[in-house]
Amino acid sequence: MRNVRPIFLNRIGDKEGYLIPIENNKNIPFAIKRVYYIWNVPKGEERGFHSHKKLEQLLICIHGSVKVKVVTFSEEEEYLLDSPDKGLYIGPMVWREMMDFSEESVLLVMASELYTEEDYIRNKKQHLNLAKKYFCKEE
Ligand code: T46
Repeated sequence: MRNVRPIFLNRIGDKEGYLIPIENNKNIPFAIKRVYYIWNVPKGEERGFHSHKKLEQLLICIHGSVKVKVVTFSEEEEYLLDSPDKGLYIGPMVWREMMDFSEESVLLVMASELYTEEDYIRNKKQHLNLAKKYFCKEE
């Protein structure tokens, strides 16, 4: 799917435990300017419901699991993030919804830009229109 791809993160270690380094433009395709994490999400709560004009992000559920639905305008997929070595890259103009947060889950997100509300598209209809223009221009 365009602007979305799972990224498998190589872990280092064995019986002594695991470690995963994340390095700008090395095992992820952008430089990190911001990190945030989401946790303590009540059962049944859903988050997201927006896309970004420019932002690139990597999502990793470092504890527990979460489902992420992604939508361009013509494509739609669902990913289960249930391991600290499974990352999901989401680029610009992709609508995302996060659901089925397991108890005690922690979703870690690395972002290519600082926070600005200007970059958000929080209206689905507007997203579908803009995403159509964006992806059709790319073809
Ligand atoms: C995304 C998904 C995966 C800030 O003040 N700074 C920040 O860096 C962020 C991310 C959020 N906020 C504020 C904005 C809202 O008032 O925190 C509040 C909750 O944000 P939001 O409702 O956008 O949270 P989610 O979980 O729906 O979405 C977040 C990110 O905002 C978004 O970029 O892709 O996680």
